[in-house]
Amino acid sequence: MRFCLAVLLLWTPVGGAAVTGKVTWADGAAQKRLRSKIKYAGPGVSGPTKPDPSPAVVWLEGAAAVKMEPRTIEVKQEGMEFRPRILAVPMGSTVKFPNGDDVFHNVFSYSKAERFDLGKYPKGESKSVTFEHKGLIDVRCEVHDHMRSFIHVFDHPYYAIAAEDGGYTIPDVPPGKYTLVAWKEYFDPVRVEIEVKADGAKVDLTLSRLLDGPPDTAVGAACCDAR
Ligand SMILES: [Cu+2]
Repeated sequence: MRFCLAVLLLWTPVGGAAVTGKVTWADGAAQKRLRSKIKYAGPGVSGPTKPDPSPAVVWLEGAAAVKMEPRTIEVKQEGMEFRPRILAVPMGSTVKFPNGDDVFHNVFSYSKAERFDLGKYPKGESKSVTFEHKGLIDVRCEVHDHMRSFIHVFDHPYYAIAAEDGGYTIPDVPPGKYTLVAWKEYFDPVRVEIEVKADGAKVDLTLSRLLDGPPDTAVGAACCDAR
């Protein structure tokens, strides 16, 4: 028995265990609002082929900051939409915004965590933004009101973009008590107090309340408590 315990301890991953679960949401007003904002594929518009291109994002609120390798990622302007629509990156990452459409776009954000205006540029050109502050960036196009993208910037690695069915995994979480947050476009974020043990935690979350207010400030309090 003592031997088994010793082996188990030896095999415990150094970084911790996974927090897994599923985010579910009602197909109500929030989803209707999302659908009204998205151009679906049709004549002249190569819109999203998935019924819901806006996945949920899950993270541990208030986790200690961890120095991470910045990434360089593309958010294309294509088919009159930002693709991908939802992004999560480590702080310090650079996002390129190439224009793949036959029209001018003008990418901008007035979000507290990063304010920028890339100006109008045509097909084939690209500009980029480096995100130096944690928070949620609500990205829009000045020319096309319906275009929207959300970039979550984290100063720790404990976050995940959920799969299409809402399933998520945040790997290597050190044991301890945390606040788990689930976010999805147009929904009020949900927070749950959780305890992660040596074998991880399994937590399901349900989003039901419609967001009432600007998304970046509503989530800003959740993901960026220092600001
Ligand atoms: Cu545009």
